Amino acid sequence: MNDRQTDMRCSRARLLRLPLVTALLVGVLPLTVRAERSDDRPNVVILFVDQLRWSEVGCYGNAVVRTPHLDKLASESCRFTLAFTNFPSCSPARSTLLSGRYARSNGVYANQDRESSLARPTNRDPTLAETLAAAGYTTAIIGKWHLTPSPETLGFQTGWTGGSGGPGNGYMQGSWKGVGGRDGDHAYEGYTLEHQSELAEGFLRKQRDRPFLLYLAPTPPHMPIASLPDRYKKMYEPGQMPLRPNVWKDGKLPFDERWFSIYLEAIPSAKLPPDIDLRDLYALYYGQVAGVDDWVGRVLKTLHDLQLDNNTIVLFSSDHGDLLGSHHLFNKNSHYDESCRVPLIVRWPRRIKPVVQDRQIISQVDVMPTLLDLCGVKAPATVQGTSLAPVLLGRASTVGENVAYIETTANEGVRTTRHVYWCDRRRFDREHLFDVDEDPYEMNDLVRDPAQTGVLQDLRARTKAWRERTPSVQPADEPAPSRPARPASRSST
Ligand SMILES: [Ca+2]
Repeated sequence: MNDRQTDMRCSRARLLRLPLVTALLVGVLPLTVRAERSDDRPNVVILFVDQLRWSEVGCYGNAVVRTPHLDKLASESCRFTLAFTNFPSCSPARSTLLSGRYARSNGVYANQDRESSLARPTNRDPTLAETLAAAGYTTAIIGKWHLTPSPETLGFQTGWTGGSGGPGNGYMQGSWKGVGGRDGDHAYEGYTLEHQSELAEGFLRKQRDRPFLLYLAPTPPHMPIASLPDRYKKMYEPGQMPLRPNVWKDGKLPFDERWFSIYLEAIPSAKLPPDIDLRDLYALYYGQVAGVDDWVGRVLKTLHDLQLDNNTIVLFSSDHGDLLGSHHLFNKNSHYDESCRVPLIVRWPRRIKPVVQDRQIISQVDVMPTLLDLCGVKAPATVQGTSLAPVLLGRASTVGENVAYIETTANEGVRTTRHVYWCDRRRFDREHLFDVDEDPYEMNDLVRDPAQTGVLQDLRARTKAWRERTPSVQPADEPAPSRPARPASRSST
């Protein structure tokens, strides 16, 4: 028997053991009162969803989408209204979150779908998981990984990756790969978010003696947005969706057969339903968000039932947003707010008072130093972000430069509390400038407005200074994409 046949037999054996494995993971014992552990450092749970822009969450001002669990979480948390990705693409954003370093410096500047990816195969900077593990934390990932080095290589000791596998990359089935050993490999038929919360519960039930980091990373609401249970698929009426004003151009909604197909089902031959328009995509996206919200509710209930919630830092956010037709663009990899602005909510009942934080900008590069600071663990010298712990703990109104530096495959720039600026990352021209206070939908480019010369010069200089102090490991011959919003393949993450 060759290795492949042996692997296949093992896979079948693992699948046959699945009911037992699942029962053990989920736990059949009743919830019990937990003994106090001697190590009083907080636990960390990161809820990191995929492609959720800030504007489609109730507590961020959306009156139509139903997100009661996120809204309740926000009411108990510090909710940042100005939270941004540093690179609106999957692998770069995740690498920034986990390393506290910009993509240009940590080497993950493209999606790592294949070994042949342009991205550097191994991130050698100390990660959040490695740093917490070295400080005695148990570290686990459950969900999407999307980085080339394995979770074990970057400090995760246990967990399961996957959850959106199978034909079409849908969410109604998934294959899961065990981290820290292969015994946990299994397939799951059903809604992946329900299984992910079961896996999280199984992990949380076993945590007794040491603080832990649990990195939960589901793929919804990322496309394919039609892949979800009927209760969510039919939750919203397309005709009643609150379209953002910047989706209109010359009185027309955007329509792109290829993109619509990618949004709906990741099957190249899919035929679009007749008369479909952007409102249908909105309704399905909102349904995905409702599924995410229920998943958040299940995880938070488990923390509550296990009496873990008081000393657990819960951070909810997304790797990036979704243009969803704004500016007649789709997907992300753009500097517009729909692509870069995300929800970010931090709860720690023991130390953080509930507040809406609308003066301090936070971006993914700040998350690692902030969490380490809150845990009392020293951040590695390689970290480029700023700890916002003084803001979260009420000791400062703002810290640091209070801006977000954002790069894409084509451009780079800076987001302040009021302005958005970006330019071509190689030629430093093709500039854009928007005043989000006056123009929240970024429909009036001010780059040629003489009254904005001072602002433009300041943001240009800030971007230049950031570029010069932030070393790049990118090869000089990386090809420049001609259109930033279009992916090279259908596997757009
Ligand atoms: Ca993503």
